[in-house]
Amino acid sequence: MIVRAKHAVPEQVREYLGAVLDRDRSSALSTVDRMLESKKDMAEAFNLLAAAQVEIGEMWAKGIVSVADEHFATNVTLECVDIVSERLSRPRVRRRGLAFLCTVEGEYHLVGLKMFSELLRDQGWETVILGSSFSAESLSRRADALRGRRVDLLCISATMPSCLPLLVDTLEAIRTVPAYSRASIIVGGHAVTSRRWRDALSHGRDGALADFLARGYESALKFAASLNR
Ligand code: B12
Repeated sequence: MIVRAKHAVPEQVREYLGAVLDRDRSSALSTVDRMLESKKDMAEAFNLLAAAQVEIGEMWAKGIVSVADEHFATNVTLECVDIVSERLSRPRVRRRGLAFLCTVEGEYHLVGLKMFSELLRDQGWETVILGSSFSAESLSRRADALRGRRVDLLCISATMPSCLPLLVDTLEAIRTVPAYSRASIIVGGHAVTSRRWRDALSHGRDGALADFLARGYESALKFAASLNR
């Protein structure tokens, strides 16, 4: 498919989009191979894949592509995230601690979280992606398997603004679970841009509900790097 967009879309993104929308997985993977010849930075390569996903969202909202096209593209993009991280991750320098990552209850957008997990891993964190739609109760159950070990960093992704009330409940409850009592908490994702979210997460019963709020991953990575020095 020839992809035409009103705004500027980098050529590599356009090529990748054309391939995934033609349902041509191997050509999409070859595009990523070529992308990796010029992009040596993991975050930069992820930005191109993210731009493709956003473009697919626009096309889906306008009825140009179907839900099935979006599912196919997202699956290939998740595969490409693995390829990029395998090819560009640096030898591990240090162990920073254990990071758990999930999306908030009711949230099923997982790609941004997966990218953030790979970037954290490259920074030396041991990362575990728990999955989508996690409440405090399900987070607590997952911590049972740690047998006394504690989580150092909990990252929660939120795209849909409608998830805010459940996120507030989760964060209020999670601080009382011993495995998370010392964890730094980052809430990231598109929903965090709104003033309402920032206000709600900046105040809780005993102070701020989250330690760091991030729309994108750059500032969150700096925050994570500042921990456990
Ligand atoms: C793929 C997709 C889906 C897939 C997700 C599959 C999967 N396994 O992830 C499925 C089919 C499940 C889906 C469902 C829906 N979707 Co959808 N989806 C998308 C799409 C096309 C791409 C998402 C994506 O991969 N983006 C790329 C990633 C990299 O971007 P990102 O998630 O924003 O992450 C970035 C930052 O936010 C940050 N980040 C994200 N998480 C975290 C976490 C931390 C800790 C940090 C530090 C940073 C961080 O990192 C990334 C940096 O680039 C978007 C379009 C778009 N604009 O994103 C629509 C989009 C998000 N979806 C939308 C909608 C409306 C829906 C549905 C309501 C559709 C429906 N009627 O059912 C449901 C809601 C489901 C739910 N409750 O979660 C709208 C949301 C509008 C809004 N804000 O309200 C969008 C914007 C499409 C559109 N243009 O209208 N969707």
